[in-house]
Amino acid sequence: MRRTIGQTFHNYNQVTSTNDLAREKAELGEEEGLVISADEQTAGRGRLGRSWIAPPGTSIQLSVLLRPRLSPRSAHGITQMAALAIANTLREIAEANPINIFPVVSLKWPNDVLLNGMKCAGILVETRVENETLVFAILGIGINVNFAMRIYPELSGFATTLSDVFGKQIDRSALRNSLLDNLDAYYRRLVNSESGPSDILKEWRAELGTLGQTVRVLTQTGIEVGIAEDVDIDGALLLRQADKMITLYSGDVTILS
Ligand code: BT5
Repeated sequence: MRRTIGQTFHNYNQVTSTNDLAREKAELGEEEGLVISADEQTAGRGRLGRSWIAPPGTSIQLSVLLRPRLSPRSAHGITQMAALAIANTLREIAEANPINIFPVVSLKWPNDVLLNGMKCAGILVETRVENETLVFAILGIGINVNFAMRIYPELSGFATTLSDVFGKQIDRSALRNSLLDNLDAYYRRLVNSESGPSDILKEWRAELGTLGQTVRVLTQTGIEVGIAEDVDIDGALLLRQADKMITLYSGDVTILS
């Protein structure tokens, strides 16, 4: 079967952000599946313009151009299928690089993949929507690979790298190939059937370590505390508070208990 994701692949030494370059190509009409990867980003970003950092030549930073026939409302399915693909990739790495205790791979609402409870990968999906139609989506993925997270004291309390967990350097190109294979398979599942988005949502929900925990969520309008009870059909977090249930569409979660 002809693959979609990664049939065209470009690697750059240095870019501002792989998402910027992929977006430029998308605006020029490039086909879906294009992957832009870089050894170094000078302005890698997360959500809300926050920065994403990694030493040059150490990690995976790539963006995939997608043109799914999904409603803009279902675009969260792209983040979810990517989280599942990354999690599967990390499990494959763990199988190939055995250590004493098999590391725990879990997902964190809304866009993180954790290894032993620490952030190892982040996902940033940026879309172009016109007349309520999704024209394209840029799926950006950062995975921390071969550096010691302690070089970034501001991150080391909650983030980790593959070399920190496995105690050795991990082959980046093998990791990238496995990631692209997993993304291609999960993307196919997302878009190739009517029930794709709801199946992916179900699978993502089942791997969310966040549910059932008491959490603090930093949103754009303030801080909310409650029990992370469930996610709804839009991927939004349902937070139970003393007298009510609130719905959060984005935010940063810290688990309190
Ligand atoms: C994310 O945002 O986690 C999405 C990260 C996406 C990065 C990829 S790399 C390829 C592509 N091109 C780009 O320019 N971006 C994408 P968010 O949930 O908003 O998390 C951002 C926060 O994570 C920052 O404010 C830091 O606190 C923290 N952070 C920064 N670098 C990190 C790293 N390498 N590992 C773990 N956390 C990090």
